Amino acid sequence: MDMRSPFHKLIALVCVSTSGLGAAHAQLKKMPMPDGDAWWRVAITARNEADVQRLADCPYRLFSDNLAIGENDFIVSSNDFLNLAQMGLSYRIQNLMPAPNGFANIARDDIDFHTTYLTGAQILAQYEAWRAAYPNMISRTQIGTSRENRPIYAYRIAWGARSGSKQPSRSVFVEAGIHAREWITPATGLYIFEQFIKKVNTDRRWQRANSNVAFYMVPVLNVDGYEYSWTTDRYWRKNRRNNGNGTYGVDLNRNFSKGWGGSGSSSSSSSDTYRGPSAFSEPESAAVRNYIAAIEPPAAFLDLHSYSQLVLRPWGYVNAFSPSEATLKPIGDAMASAIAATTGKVYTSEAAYQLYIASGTTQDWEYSVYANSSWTIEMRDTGQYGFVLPADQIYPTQLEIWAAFEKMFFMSTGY
Ligand code: 0X9
Ligand code: ZN
Repeated sequence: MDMRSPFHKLIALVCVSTSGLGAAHAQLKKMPMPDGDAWWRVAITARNEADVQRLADCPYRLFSDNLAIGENDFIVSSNDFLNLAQMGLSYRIQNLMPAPNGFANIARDDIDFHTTYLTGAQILAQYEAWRAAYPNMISRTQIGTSRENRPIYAYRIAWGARSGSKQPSRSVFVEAGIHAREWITPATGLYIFEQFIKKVNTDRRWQRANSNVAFYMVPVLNVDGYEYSWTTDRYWRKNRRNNGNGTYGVDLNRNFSKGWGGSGSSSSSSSDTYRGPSAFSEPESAAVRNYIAAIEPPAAFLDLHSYSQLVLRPWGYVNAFSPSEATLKPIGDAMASAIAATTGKVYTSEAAYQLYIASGTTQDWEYSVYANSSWTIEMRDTGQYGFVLPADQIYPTQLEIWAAFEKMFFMSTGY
């Protein structure tokens, strides 16, 4: 079944109309076109920047986090092959994928977030259990309401708040679940929060640091998209804005103001990198902007993503290092080393633009406003399972990202 019909056909025509038809006809004859009701992982070749832009504007699912000249990793349905060939693009079929609505995402009661992916409701229940156990130290704020009217929360830990004795003057802020299908990010957010609680309860260094630096976690920013990835489409990335033309979703990581509208984002509402009609058009991105403005200024900010195993520092929207390069590079390198020392996994430390240019990201906006230590981590893996990381990799990923978080926390705050 084509999840996007009937509008998908319309979009497909728009995609085709920009291509040269002569090449398209030749291409039609030679490319394999599987039919039936299946989803395929396909490497599509972009010959030039025009092909890159056409692919960015089409409704195909980019499965890697890279869209560039050369081969690009996509998930397409059998119905998409005709359109691909009509566009004159060559592609290589790699393997059959589970249908995005065919996953057995079974919610259980005996949940353990170290070994199981949790639904949105289960994630909140876990944070609420922590808040109930530490009512003075942990607090919750509703920072916004999603497109589909779900509450978006941030949780705060402040050791000094137990006794009301000490008010922190700075913060460290972690955001999970901005991209719906990146399930390992809320899963790792849970672990970071759990470890943080353990540390401040047992370790004097953490107590001192957390008396001065409040810790904030957004468990799932893209609450609607996350829900949709459980109920309907495991590969969903964006939020669930109704774009009014049969397409849904804005890429929240293209909807922030720094460099908004620039390259590495799309103006096409069907695209997975659709930037939205204006910066902060979405309640989810506006919630982050408003809430960070209201709390202690962040000394460090971390946006969790998957996949590719990268530790990324600004900038992402231009081909340039940030003014803080001399400070940030050693922190990013230390984060990558801490990961390697924990599980042996190799994460590359680099500036975000060195991966690819993307405009309107959370990270660039946050850095541009607060001039601080601002990070994107792309977690496991490097492509074998991609977004659908097997549950037996949750715990080792949590361990390695906690190690990176610790480095970021102390090196950015000086404690
Ligand atoms: O494209 C993104 O938003 C991030 N990758 S993902 O696959 N998780 O969607 C990476 C953003 C990092 N910033 C830049 N590359 N500029
Ligand atoms: Zn992402």
